[in-house]
Parts: sequence; structure tokens; C-alpha cells
Amino acid sequence: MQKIQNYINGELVTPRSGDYIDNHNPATGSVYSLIPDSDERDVEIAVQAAKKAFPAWAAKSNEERSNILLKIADLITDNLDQLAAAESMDNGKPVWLAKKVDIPRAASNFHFFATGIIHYASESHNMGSEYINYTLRQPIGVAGCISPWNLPLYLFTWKIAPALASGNCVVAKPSEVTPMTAYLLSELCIKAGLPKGVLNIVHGYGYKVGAAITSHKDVPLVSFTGGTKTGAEIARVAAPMFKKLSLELGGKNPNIIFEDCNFDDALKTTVNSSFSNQGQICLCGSRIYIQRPIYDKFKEALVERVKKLKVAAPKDPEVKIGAVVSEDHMNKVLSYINLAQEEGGKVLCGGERVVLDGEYKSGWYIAPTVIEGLDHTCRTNQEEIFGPVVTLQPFDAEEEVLEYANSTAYGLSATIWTQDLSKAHRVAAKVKSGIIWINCWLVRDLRTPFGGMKQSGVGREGGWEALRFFTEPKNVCVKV
Ligand code: TXE
Repeated sequence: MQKIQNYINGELVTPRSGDYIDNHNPATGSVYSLIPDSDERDVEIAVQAAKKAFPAWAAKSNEERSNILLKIADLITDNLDQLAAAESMDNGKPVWLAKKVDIPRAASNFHFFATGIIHYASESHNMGSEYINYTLRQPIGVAGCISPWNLPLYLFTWKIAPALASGNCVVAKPSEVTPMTAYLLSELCIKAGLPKGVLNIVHGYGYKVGAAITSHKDVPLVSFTGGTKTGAEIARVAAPMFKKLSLELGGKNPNIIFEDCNFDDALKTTVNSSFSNQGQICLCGSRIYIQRPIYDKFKEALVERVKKLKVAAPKDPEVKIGAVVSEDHMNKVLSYINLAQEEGGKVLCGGERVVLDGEYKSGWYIAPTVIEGLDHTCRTNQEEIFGPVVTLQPFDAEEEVLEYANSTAYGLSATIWTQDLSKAHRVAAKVKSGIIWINCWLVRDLRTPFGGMKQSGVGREGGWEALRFFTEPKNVCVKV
């Protein structure tokens, strides 16, 4: 049984505890590897290594750091197949999806910030002939980066790349549910010649390792992606220590479909935005609001397409819906399907666990599920399910659907389908979400500010936003 290791001070090492945690393959439900059950002792060693490495790493030129990060990007690309297979085995997502999205995006994350840092300038402010100000944007020190299980390497590198590019050192913790590609990344970092201590990856439980990173006095900033509840716990610990925080949290995103939409585009994309990655993307549109004149037509067309989505093993080239990430998560999603029916919802398709045959019979599969007949205030439409489950609700007026869309505690993303662009811009301005797509979904330009409002998070990732998060602005005023 493979035992993966922590990556601390440039070496692959065992956890101080000597203990390991079972790592499951969601496709079969079986344990296929072991991960370090690390604790605050491992985090302490990692933070000290990062502190020691920081001065030299920060003193490197942007170009020197860029060259090393570009090598890591190339190594990720060179190892696409191995990384995609590992991601799929860890998460349950289709192999083809990991190959098409997760791993290429991890390489892009490194490439984007390795090139961005070369162009990262700051500003000066001239006060006439007597004084001039210049702003330094300096690396801060040891950054804590903590990431979730739904897009493991994609989100792990989305934090690490800008942190390293801007001259910080990092102590990172991937989700204990999907640690494998972070471990494989360690090996690539060693191959790329990343100096020891610059990046440290400590595997283990959130309440032990994550909490130790968040509360460590020598970790002045934390970038977190995960559930809202965990984000609140991290903020509770970090705020009194005056740490800089970036929180990318949950979502319950509205998908607003007006009667004047391009019907076929809206239908095709809605299948994707509802069920891609088994609905385990915080940007998925799980609340679908359809203007009444086209409600029945859209509902029937959507259900017909959803019923054809193949639920299968992640390795199956035809698979559309793979396994959800864990037994706990499968049971959580199934419990929400039961709740929806208790609240008066009608299951139009799906609604149950799927049992495959052969070696996959104990895997964690849920049929893509469409539910109607609920109103916007019920728990099913207020709480994040984070699985292959969507609800449909008709609406009449624009004001009505805006009330529905803005009715939850979340504000991450939204999609709007209409061919009347003045309406699209008007509605986009009024939806309380950080990311809006009009007549498209999940189109991503890494330069754009990424993140949510309300309980979907604090701060933004992406582009200069990320480099500003990972640097400290200092204004220097000089008498000329
Ligand atoms: O989160 P958890 P999950 C959200 C998504 C869903 C959740 C899925 O909507 O709600 O994340 O990820 C560590 N101190 N987003 O269930 O449990 C834990 O070990 C420090 C939003 O994994 O919060 C893991 O590594 N760390 C996002 C990480 O936190 C702790 C995109 C996340 O775990 C900890 C993706 C603690 N006390 C998912 N407890 C977006 N908005 O972009 C746990 N952890």
C-alpha cells in the first residue's frame, strides 16, 4: 500500500506521529493509499524551513523565480497523463475531465503567475517639484495555503503559484480527501530545482494540520478555499492575530433563464453548469430559474438530456457522471434529496444512489437529479448541496427572479441567459454575486478578480488581485 509523504525543507519525509490515514478511491470505495497523519510538530518544522528559506527566495529577481515556476509548469504538462489518472483516482471525477480541465489548469496557474510577476509593477505619486512617493509591493513571509477536494491540484496551485511568484515561501495543506496530486507535485518541485524550504506540503486533517497552520504566529497570511463553516473557523482564529486572509467559500448559484434566451445554448450549457464534476464545483448553477412561458419546454428538454448522462466508472471514456468524492459526501447529498422531497419537491429524474457492477459496485455514485415544485425559501434552495442535484423554479417578472437569486446567504457566481443585452447588463448589475456569466458558463480569464461576496468569501484571487494579496504595499515619500 503506497504511503505518500510530506514535502518539508526540500525532502519527502514521514510524519512525526508515524501514523497514517486511509485514502480512498471513490470509484470503488476501497482504500488504495495512505497519507501522513501529520500534526503541529510537522507544521512547526515546515514553518521553520519556510522562514529559513524566505530571505534568499524573496531576494531573487522576479525573473529568477519566474524561471523556476515555468519549469514546474512544464513538468506538470509533461506528466499530464499520470497526474490526471491520480486526480481521477483520488476524487472520482472522469479521467477525461482531469486531463481536459484540472491538470492543464494547474500548469496554467504556474505559467500565468510566473509570467505575470515579470510585469508586476507598482506606482509612484509625484507631488510637484518637492516630494515624490513610490510604492513598494514586498513579499510578506510564510504564506499558509489550504485547499479543498473538489478541484484538488487546480485550486492548490491557484494559491501556491502567486504566493511563490511574489517571493513568499509557503506551508500548504491539500485536502486529506484528495492528497495525491499535491504529493506528485512535490516530486516535480524537487525535479524543477525549487530551493528547499520554499514550498512545504504537510498532509493531514484540517482540525490538526490546517488549524496549526492558521494559528501559527509565524504565518502572517492565510489563503483558504473550502466550505463556509470552515472559513468562519479560520477567520475566528486568524482575525485576532491580525493575519491577512483570503477566503474562497461555498456557493448556491442561480442560473437565470429568460424566455428570450438562445434556447439550445442555454440548454446545452445548463447540463454542464449543473452536473460537471458531479456538481462539485462551487461555481455550479444549482438553482435554475426559468421564465414561465418556456418553463415546461425547458424542463422537458433538460430532463430528457439529463437522463442520458452516463453514470459510470471514472476511467470509462463515455462517462459523464463519475463518483462523488467520499461516502460521507454521498450520504450528505442523498440526505438533501430526501429533504427536498420532505419539503414538497418532486424528483423529475435521478434521486438515488447508482450501484455499478463488478469492481465498482461499492463506489459512491449518484444519479444526476432534477427537482421541481420547491420555493426559493426552503432549505433545499438555501443550503449548499455540492453534488449532482439541481432545482427548477418558474418566474414571471425580472424583479421576482432577482429576489429569488439574491435570497441566499451566498454570493459567489450566477449565469444569465437572454438575448436582450441591456436586460442582461441590468440584471448582472443587480445580482449579488462576485462572478457573473452572461450566455456562457465557466469561461475563465485568469486576470479577472475571482471570488464571492456575503458568505461566499472575503477577498479576490486571480491576476493582480492575487499578487496584491501576497504582497505588502509600502509607500515611501522622498523630499527631492
Ligand atoms: O471544505 P472543507 P471541503 C467550497 C465548496 C464546498 C467545500 C468543499 O462550495 O462547500 O468548499 O470542500 C481544511 N482549520 N469551495 O468540504 O471541509 C480541510 O482539511 C484549517 C468553494 O473540503 O472546508 C481541507 O483541506 N483548515 C471554492 C480544506 O480545509 C481546515 C471552490 C477545505 O475543507 C479546518 C471550491 C480548520 N479548522 C470549494 N478544517 C470557491 N469559492 O472557489 C478543515 N480544514
